[in-house]
Amino acid sequence: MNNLLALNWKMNKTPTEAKAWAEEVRSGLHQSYADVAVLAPAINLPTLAAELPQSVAFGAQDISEHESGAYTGEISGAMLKDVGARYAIVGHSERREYHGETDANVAAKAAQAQASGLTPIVCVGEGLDVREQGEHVAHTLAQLRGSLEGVGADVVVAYEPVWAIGTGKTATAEDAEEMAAAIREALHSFYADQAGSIRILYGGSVKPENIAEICGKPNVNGALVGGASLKAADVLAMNEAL
Ligand code: G2H
Repeated sequence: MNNLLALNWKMNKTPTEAKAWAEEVRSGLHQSYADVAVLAPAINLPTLAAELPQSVAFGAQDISEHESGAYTGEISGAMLKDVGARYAIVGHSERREYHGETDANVAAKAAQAQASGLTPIVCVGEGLDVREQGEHVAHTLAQLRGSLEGVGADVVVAYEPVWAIGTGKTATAEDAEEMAAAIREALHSFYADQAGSIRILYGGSVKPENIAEICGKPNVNGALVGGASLKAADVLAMNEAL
């Protein structure tokens, strides 16, 4: 299966900056070696819809768990779908930590994304204390189970060890594969035959220099990239490396 290069801008870029980035990607992207998707602040999505090349998908970094109604500040799946979004990240560790999102919230958001015709990118991963206790696999699989409750197989799973996010510390390719293999096995128990075609991404300080080794592992099918997604040149280099 083709790698997915999922670019999580986090809370970066104005629409003007998004337009400049998209123009640079459009002029530099001669061939897509991976499927590329930009996960941008919602205000940038109409700009991306207009400016990105057809081959590059886009989506949101969050989605409401509700369909519509009195939820001030929220953005629904139907709104995202209407501007052409294909994906929505759900349960990123920053949403879990700073906004108190639980596995149940994450599962509801993922189900709402699917009901709107979007593919959720469901994030899971352990903190440093859990890793040091050697509980990282059990912890992450428990989070996965809770976050996929009632969620169909049209899903992407992103494993992001929290201790490797934006810190410059990268899990080794072997660490990534150990967890991806455990996630794959769990997906088989949730989705039977469909599990083989679910993409498992690794996220945490991925950059042009390490993406090929990490995504070369058998159960890793792409990367969720934060910091290194902000410069178009780095994105073009990561695409080339895959
Ligand atoms: C993990 C990752 C992208 P970074 O959050 O979601 O960010 O690549 O900056 O570690």
